[in-house]
Amino acid sequence: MAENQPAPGKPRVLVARRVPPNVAARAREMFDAIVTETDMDADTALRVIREERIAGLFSGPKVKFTAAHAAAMPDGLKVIANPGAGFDHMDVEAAKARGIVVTNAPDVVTDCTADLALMLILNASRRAREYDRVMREGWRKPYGMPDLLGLRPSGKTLGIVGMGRIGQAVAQRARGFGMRILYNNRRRLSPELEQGAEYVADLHDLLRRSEILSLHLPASAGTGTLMTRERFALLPQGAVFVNTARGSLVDEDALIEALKSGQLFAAGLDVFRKEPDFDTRLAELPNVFLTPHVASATVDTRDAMGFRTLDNIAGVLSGRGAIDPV
Ligand code: 8YV
Repeated sequence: MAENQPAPGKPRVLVARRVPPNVAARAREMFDAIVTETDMDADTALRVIREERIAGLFSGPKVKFTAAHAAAMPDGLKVIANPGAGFDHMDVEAAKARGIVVTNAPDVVTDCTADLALMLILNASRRAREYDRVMREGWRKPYGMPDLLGLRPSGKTLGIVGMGRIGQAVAQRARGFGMRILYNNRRRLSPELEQGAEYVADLHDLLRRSEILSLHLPASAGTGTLMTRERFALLPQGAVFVNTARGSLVDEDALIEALKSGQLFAAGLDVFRKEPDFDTRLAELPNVFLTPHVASATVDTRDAMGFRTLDNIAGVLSGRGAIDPV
């Protein structure tokens, strides 16, 4: 762990996960910051918070704070700031009950997450994994008209579950590819936000009509497993399934069965029930395109996430209030 010298007048902040150099530099400018060099878990973060009299925490998915951690927080800790959209890794209510403000950083991850969802839709539909393997194995055998055929995304019906910021950004991109958009959401959007997308209030109706399905809803205790065996069976035969939201939304046994049986033509997955030690049976299937939870992993977006997180901490510690309280 690299430690800054305390700067008089600046609040003590712990950056408990590794961050890009620009974010580390800004953290040290804005605060009397301890910037970790290895990603901390919840126990380590709590110990440093207590020992170093930390007022603001820059957290991350490995810092899985439970109610017990929240109970052990010192009164001096005022804010736990998460750098992504999701905060399902921690017990938010328990922290709030201790008077700690919890924040996330939703806007800044929207474009990159939507880009990656499109990347997964295209790569899964167009068999990118198999084409890439053929080339790396030296090709040599010609492919003719009936061979190695994918699915054409244009003209297909894309079902979006969760039409928040990311869902809307996926719809905007998919329109450019000539897809027809359906969406399921807790509430219907205004026509300006719908941009021609059709609201389908019943999830099962949406599933029956979605030739490509992409998940963009937050995972919470209330959501549980959205994609069960029964729900995969509702999709049209040969559908494409994409998940950039959370692995906990999906029954992965049911997903693997659907991929093997041909109920699904292909899947594109960035998130898994267990990360990073995901179910490697998925990697044995040729019709799955896999990425290791990297939707927000661009230079620009990771900097923006870090800066927004620091701004949230500064908002709380200065008394102005958080920009993104959850
Ligand atoms: C990563 C994300 O978790 O925004 C989210 O919810 O899943 C991602 O951005 C990132 O590591 C943020 O902590």
